[in-house]
Amino acid sequence: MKLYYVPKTRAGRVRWLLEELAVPYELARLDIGTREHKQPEYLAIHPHGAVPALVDGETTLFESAAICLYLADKYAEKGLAPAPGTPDRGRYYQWIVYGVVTFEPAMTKIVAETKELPEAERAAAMADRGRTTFAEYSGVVERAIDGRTWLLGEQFSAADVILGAIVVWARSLGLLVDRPGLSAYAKRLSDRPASKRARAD
Ligand SMILES: N[C@@H](CCC(=O)N[C@@H](CS)C(=O)NCC(=O)O)C(=O)O
Repeated sequence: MKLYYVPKTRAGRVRWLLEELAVPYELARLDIGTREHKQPEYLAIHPHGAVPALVDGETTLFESAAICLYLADKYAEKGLAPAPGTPDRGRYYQWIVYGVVTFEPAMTKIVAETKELPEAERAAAMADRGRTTFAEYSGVVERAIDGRTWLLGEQFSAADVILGAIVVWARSLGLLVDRPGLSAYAKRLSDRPASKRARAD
């Protein structure tokens, strides 16, 4: 398996999951500086020239959450995906989809309006609205983790990698100062050996 990768991007969550699964993989590092990710060779793998993408034999996949879901099922014996049709599987889908569809966009809105957009295009009102929404959503995740080690209880799962990677990112941006429970969860996630290995270089 080959993971197309750039450090400190959404490719990191797939690398982290591969480390949790302890399966062999190859990292194909792309050089954003030379726009390697926008060259025809890579656009044939990812239609937007974004990372991550995974090539597994004849299968080529993009979208970090989809890749993680695929890998967790492919290596089901590693125990990172609850069995299909069970209540835990339902909660697993819920937190993964909540992570990428609801929680992450609320956060990227703040990032866009405070850092990424050219200054002339930033709108303080949009950033404030983003902060209000993020405060509500981060409260939802904090309550979900209250009294639990991981999202599904004692069983760590790929949902902790996908939503967890977003929580860790939020913490690194200083967005969790009023969320001690979620900050503690982010720390537990970052302290996992597989998470450390995925960030090693
Ligand atoms: N929803 C996609 C987002 C992918 C994405 O936007 N990746 C960023 C890095 S975090 C990227 O490659 N940006 C460079 C570009 O799009 O040109 C996923 O989760 O895989």
